Amino acid sequence: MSTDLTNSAAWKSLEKHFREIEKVTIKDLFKLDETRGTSFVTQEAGIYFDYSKHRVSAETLSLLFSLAEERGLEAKREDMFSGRKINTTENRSVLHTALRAPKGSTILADGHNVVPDVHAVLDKMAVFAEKVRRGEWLGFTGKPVKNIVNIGIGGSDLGPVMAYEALKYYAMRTLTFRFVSNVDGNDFSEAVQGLDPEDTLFIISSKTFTTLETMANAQAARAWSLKKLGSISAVARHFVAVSTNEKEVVKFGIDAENIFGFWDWVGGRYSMTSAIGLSTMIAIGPENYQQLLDGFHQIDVHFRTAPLTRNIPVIMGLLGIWYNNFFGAQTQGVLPYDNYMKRFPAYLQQLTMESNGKQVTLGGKRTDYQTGTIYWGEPGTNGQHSFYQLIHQGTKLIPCDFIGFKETLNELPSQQDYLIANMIAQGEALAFGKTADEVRAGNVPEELVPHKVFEGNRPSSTFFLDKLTPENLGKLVAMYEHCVFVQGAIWDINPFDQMGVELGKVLAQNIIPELQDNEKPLNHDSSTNALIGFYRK
Ligand code: G6Q
Repeated sequence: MSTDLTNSAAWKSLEKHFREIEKVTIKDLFKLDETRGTSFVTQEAGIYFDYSKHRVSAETLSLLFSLAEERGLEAKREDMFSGRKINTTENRSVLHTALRAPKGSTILADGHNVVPDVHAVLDKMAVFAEKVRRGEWLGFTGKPVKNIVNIGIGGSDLGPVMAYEALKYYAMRTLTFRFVSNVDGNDFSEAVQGLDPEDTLFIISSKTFTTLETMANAQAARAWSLKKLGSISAVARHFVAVSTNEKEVVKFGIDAENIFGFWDWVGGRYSMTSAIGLSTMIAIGPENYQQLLDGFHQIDVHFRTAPLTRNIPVIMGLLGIWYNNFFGAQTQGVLPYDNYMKRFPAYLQQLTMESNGKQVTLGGKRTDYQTGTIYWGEPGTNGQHSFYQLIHQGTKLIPCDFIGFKETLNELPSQQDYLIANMIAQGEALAFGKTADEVRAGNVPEELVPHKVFEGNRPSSTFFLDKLTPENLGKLVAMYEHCVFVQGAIWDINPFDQMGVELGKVLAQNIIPELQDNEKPLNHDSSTNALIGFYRK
């Protein structure tokens, strides 16, 4: 039985069109339309988005836009922006866009304008961040804090780590930033190597303040601090919290004054512009942080108002559907040509895969189509010397996103040109390849010719921006956030819950006591029982 999606008129037209265009190559498409390299480009909000090297014609795009219309994308988008409870399984609004809304705007959640609340927290964060940056936040023994350790996991870690790495150029270098996420004690132990509890501040970032990993690391941090500082009252000077659970935070010993709050309408993986960004704000300062928020907001506005045909997240999302559902592509490469962006693919993995890794529709029916694409990647040019081989000559179709910046932050003679030349060349090689005749022209022995042929026809997008600034980072993240939304809307799934994560949080709790008590009877399957037995011995 087909679902509403696969039964829809737009889907059927796309299926028919796919059969017609499947064999048409990117090279053919460029031959047919000499202006393609500039006409399949959108320049909006300071992003040059080239989607010419895709296996799509103008007709494909128009059918994809019809699909979006038929699936009610625009109305669904409005539901999100206006605070309707589109996270139906958790009965919540989805309002991360309110976190970057300008002062004075009105966005209602349950009839309450959340924008003043957002700005109250931002103002409180700014006061605190400035105190730390000016050396005015003193530890228990009177020394200014110099080291900031963020403890959190998943959505309470990946955004802060990624943003810190991406914006390190703008960070205050006299402060040290470290991040702890894994419950593996090695993570915490390494993070505090060489630090002195007297000038170290921990930010415990946990929306729920109950997550096993974060609570275990927070306890380890407390013990580490108190070992040197002695008094329990030191906790209030060396720990602050970002959380929605005031009761548990206070129980931990953190001063209620030093809680930076957020709300249930902010999902973990959409929370990097909430108070979860506190470490980012301390690192880059409130003004740069405001630029970051402005970048997000510009793309929010673009996504909400630009026509579908010029709408970057819409085009990205639809291209993803085209490859995922028609070409059967399983994965999507994300290849930033900027070393500061090294954690960006990891950040996107959570954003995209935790959001759209779902197999039932909003109505609870099993989908009869593929959903969430697997995202992965590494910065260029490093990736070129490892996995690009498979993208060029392997048997799998892997659409790629290249991301580059015109200006470099640290000028070294020629290196920026080398970097960007590589990015452009990779997109060109993937699309157009190298034929057997071209290989032969290089006097290659005949038996090596097949090995040196690049069939090309491998699709990619290129995103070009001026410079890696806080504002541009905000734009890039928001662009992917909304791309995820577009795909979730087409697939009719809920990108905003995470039942799989919840399950993980429960399962280990059952096994912990069984590892700690050798006498406890084991009632799992034979493999699980044996693994527990092996650990016990
Ligand atoms: C994100 C997920 C998940 C979450 C972590 C941390 O969307 O819900 O990654 O962010 O499990 O949760 P806490 O912030 O509650 O500790």
